[in-house]
Amino acid sequence: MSIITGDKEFFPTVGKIEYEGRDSDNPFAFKWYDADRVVAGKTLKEWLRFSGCYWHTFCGKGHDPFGPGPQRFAWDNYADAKGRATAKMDAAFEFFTKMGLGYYCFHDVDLIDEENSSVEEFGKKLDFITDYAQQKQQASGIKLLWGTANLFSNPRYMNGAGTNPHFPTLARAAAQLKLAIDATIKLGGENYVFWGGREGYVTLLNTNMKQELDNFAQWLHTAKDYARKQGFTGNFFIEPKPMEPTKHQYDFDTATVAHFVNKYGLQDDFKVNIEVNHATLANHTFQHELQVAADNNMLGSIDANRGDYQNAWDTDQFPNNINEAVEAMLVYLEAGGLQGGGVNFDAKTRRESTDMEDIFLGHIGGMDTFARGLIIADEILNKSDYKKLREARYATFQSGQGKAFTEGKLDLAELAKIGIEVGEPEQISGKQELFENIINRYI
Ligand code: XLS
Ligand code: NI
Ligand code: NI
Repeated sequence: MSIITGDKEFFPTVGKIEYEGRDSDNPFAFKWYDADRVVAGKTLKEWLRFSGCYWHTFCGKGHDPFGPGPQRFAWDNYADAKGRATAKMDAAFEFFTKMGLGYYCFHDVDLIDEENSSVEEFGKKLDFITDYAQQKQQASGIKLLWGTANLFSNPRYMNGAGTNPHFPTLARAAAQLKLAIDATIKLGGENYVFWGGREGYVTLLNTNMKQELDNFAQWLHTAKDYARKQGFTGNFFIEPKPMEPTKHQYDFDTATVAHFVNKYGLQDDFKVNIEVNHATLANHTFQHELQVAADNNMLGSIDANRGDYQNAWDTDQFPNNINEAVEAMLVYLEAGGLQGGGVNFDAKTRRESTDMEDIFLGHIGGMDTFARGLIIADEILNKSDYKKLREARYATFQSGQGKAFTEGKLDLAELAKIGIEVGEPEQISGKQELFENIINRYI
């Protein structure tokens, strides 16, 4: 497999990133991610299915509300959209290959600049760049984890896409959605994602929430029916996020999405793509969201990143919190991993990180954090009392009257009678400190 996928090398100072182990001083080597290491019956590569994202890594230049981004990309030095798009794709596949990422993800508009194109013009541009992507995928073996449509940046979608109160705007969004689904299918995309950045509301005063949610369900059904007719057999993922950009987003968290898909008959086709920083914005932990998804048979995919404890927006930093990773991987392993998805780095280097090699360092850290978390979680599950201690808390439901209760065999009068007989129940410690110390012992 050749490293330089186009005729120009975009990252000449960085070679293929190899596993060198924890004692290596080389910042451009994995300390924990040994792709072929077998843990709990599968290689780390198979468990984690790492993916690079197009938007932060090759499109975002570090802009913030106070000014444009300081990052400069060589692939932007082409006058025309097609030149920029192919150079960007050469850079992207060089990066994915050097990093050892088996997958990538994109929004339609990440692949090629939209530049006020009509639907027909944008469709032609997508045809052009997806032809090129087919060649790049073929040559590198890198696959498309998921595609999606950006239906939130263009000002026309200011009031939403599938939840827009104005039908012509919804239909315009559908034209773009169809192109993105076609592109995903053409490239053998394994999944398709819906993140509803503007699918929500800012004030209830102007909003008919019931109509918007009914429409949103219809929107998803229509998209799913179309994709299935085209032969798409992958999963659809909804990516929960509670807020930002809208004040109140409909896909608030996994529990909200689980209720929504069940209410509207979408549960057989839709799972969730859980993003770490979206979980924390919803005042949940990442592991909480994973557990809710697993318990609802919806644990589809992960957008890996992390937030910042001191603020309340989506900072999308690279993962480096090992405690969080271990707790998350405990849930991940017990759930048997993801259903169809992978671990996609929806993360960006900091605005001030302006060296081209910084994106390698961010991904190395993120991949090492997940790999290390998974290895440690597997040890905890196999060597420690963690599972036994947790089970023991529920032991009284395993037999006798407790079991009869769980099976619905006691009415309230019978239950109350037992409650009177037991008198004041014995105090049972939650033992949180013991559990936390077990985690620390294995890190
Ligand atoms: C934004 C989302 C977005 C989705 C894809 O907060 O994370 O990047 O992953 O539209
Ligand atoms: Ni995301
Ligand atoms: Ni996000």
